[in-house]
Amino acid sequence: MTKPNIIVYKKVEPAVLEYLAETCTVTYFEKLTDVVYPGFLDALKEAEGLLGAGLKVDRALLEQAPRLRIVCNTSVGYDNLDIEELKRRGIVATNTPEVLNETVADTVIALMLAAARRIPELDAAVRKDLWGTEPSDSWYGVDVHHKTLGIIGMGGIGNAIAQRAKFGFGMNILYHNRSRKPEAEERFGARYFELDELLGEADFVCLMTPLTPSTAGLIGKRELSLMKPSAIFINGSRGATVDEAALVEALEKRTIHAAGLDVFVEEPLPGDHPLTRLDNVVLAPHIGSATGETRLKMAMLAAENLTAFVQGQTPPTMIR
Ligand code: 8YV
Repeated sequence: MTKPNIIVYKKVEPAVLEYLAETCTVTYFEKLTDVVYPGFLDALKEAEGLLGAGLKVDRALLEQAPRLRIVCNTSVGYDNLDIEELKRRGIVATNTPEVLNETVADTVIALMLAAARRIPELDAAVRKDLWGTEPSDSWYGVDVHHKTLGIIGMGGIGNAIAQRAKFGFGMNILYHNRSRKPEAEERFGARYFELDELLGEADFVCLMTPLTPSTAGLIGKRELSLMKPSAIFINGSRGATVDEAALVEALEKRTIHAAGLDVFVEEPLPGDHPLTRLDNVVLAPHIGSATGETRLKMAMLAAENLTAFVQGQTPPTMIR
């Protein structure tokens, strides 16, 4: 029996490629910079499966992929996929929930601490030999422990953040979500708040919602104005959930205290972006899930989805 052709368009561990090669013929692009990357469109014409993250799989791309039957994201987010269009064409889509929850939660806590305690700014000062040149109180930060954390989007990652915040830092947890989460209320004493009320109450506002038409631009000028002047805003979801220009303005005018951002409207973030000129923002290059262990689990789960499908089984984490 001939093996189905598939495309892997993201760098993955050799073990993942070996596993896929047992059931598929793999065309591998370690780093796909564009759909017109040499050879990609040719491979797409023959491909029955796609595996990777971030490629915009929309009608235009699908027109070039007449044999495609499955798209496996190596990410939990799937805002890069036009799910309606895929469904219309009977193409299956999968993502990688759960396996990255703990790692992304670690990153979010790191951003909270880094922004509150100004770690990158002060690291730079030490390297510039400025230690001791300014009054020591000019390097004071703000406490994280026992403060109020507002989590917007209480899914698996939100829960892992709440657990760390509650039991590691004694924080008071508020959350906003499409539906109530009784389990989080019980485990972390998390209290459900409407968005506006949460923004007004929280010392740390942590945005973890997926990007959908209803969450695009969720945090704009008005929402930022509801936050406390002492608030620290963390975005671990997608850049487009926030009005970036409004965020820059709030940080510049210090109507909020600081921010820690892992995601941006344009990625990679251009080096001359206004955010890069502010010292009250910590910038990370979309590394929420980026540890070797977790990225391997994510790629493996995507590969298991693909393999199950080509063997006629239901993929374990199919998007429904
Ligand atoms: C990375 C993420 O974007 O899973 C997601 O939705 O945002 C991240 O983990 C993704 O894995 C890219 O490789």
